[in-house]
Amino acid sequence: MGLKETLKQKIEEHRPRTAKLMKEHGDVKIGEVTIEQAIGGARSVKCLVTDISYLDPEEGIRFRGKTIDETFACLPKVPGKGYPSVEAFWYFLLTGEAPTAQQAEEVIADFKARSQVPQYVIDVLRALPRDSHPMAMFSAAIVAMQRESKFSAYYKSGKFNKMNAWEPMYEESTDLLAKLPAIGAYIYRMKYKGDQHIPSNPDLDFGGNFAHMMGVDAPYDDVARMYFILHSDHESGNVSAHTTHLVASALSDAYYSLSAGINGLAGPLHGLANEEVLRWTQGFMEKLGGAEPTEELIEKALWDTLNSGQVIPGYGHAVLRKTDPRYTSQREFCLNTEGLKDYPLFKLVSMIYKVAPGVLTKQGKAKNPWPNVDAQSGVIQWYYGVTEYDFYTVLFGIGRAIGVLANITWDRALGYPIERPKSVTTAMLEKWAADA
Ligand code: NMX
Ligand code: MLT
Repeated sequence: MGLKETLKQKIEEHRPRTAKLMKEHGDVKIGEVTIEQAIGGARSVKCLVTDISYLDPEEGIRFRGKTIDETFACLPKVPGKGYPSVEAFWYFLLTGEAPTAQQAEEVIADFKARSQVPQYVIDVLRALPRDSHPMAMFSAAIVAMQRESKFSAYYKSGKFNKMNAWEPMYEESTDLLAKLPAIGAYIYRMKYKGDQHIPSNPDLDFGGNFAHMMGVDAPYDDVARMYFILHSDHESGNVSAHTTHLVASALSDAYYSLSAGINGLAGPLHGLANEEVLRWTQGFMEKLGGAEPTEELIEKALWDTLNSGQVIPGYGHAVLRKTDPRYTSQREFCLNTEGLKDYPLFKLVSMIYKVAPGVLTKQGKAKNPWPNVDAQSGVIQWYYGVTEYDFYTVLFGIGRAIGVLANITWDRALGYPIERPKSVTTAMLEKWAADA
């Protein structure tokens, strides 16, 4: 069975579970909301449902019930390569089942057939001022393609049926995802490589073709596969996933929804932190003026950052309370890669890892003093020659698209309604506080 048929079967098997919960157990309480949570960014409020990934504060992310290592191990690898294809992972996130090598090949072929970026998207990118942030370019390219939407066309067809709405959403999510490597690479080469572009290679998978169009040699193809899979999903409450889900809940199509999610990812407290980490480390090295970094110098620089009212980028998390396993996974990649393990930037990032948790703990504000994914990801990019760090969040965005597009396909499959939490006034909170 192919991906779409398997997905259809999974959806039909799943629907009665959601229907039963709503019909028979809809009034079962799963939490309470405090004033602190209402004012404080809804932290820990349980009001979203997804089966695609789950984030445990101590253990970190599981994709479809599997840890990062288990995920990499269960998926077929690209022949001759060390990592699975993004296409195999897309199959896994959508269905919860690891595809066979043959099924993964079918998805790779399907992506290829959908990967051509329309010329007008290139025209939109070229019309933007060249100093626009790559995330603004990426978001604009995505929303520019809204006219291609199969979901919106279905909605307007007059035959809209809630039970079938997942199909056009699945179709256009695949259409959109398949084009993202070429869009990302186009932005990169237009901005930083003298506007010299490398045509797509139809023999390659998503990650392989991205590395090829970026103009970066192997093993950057495996780095791209690893990077996109690691950044794909982090359950549903993070800003990019939640925004995509929220916008899609109004029956906005995948183009509007993903573009909105990408705009959220562009914030420095979210995905832009990977750019900020490199800016911080480069600024630190510049101030050293060629001197060797030491733990004492790093500690002083971290305190300077905190004392100037800024956050230490790449550290802390709203849910995690331990080192992010996505950090660890990339750290292990560095430790196991000849050249990278002794690379000065990796050594510096490792030294920061030794010092920063102690500094944050001493300051006593951050609930989690440990590093998140963004503290480590830029080192690997830098080592392979992608040093233009304002591009890094686009890499995150291509990866994040895999998770959020799988999620909005399932949102339509399960008929999730428009999202509309309730707001209250400060006076109401004051009254409830006085009455408590
Ligand atoms: N450096 C300095 N202060 C911090 C840090 C940090 N890395 N992390 C948290 N705090 C502060 C935070 O600003 C808050 O201060 P205040 O009371 O003055 O407002 C206090 O500690 C309590 O915050 P938490 O409850 O620990 O964290 P919260 O859930 O609000 O925010 C982050 C989570 C991730 C936004 C926060 O840890 C942060 O700003 N980290 C640095 C930016 C970063 O690395 N973001 C990337 C997250 C992962 N991603 O890719 O999206
Ligand atoms: C993410 O990957 O989305 C970040 O770690 C932020 C989060 O989960 O809140």
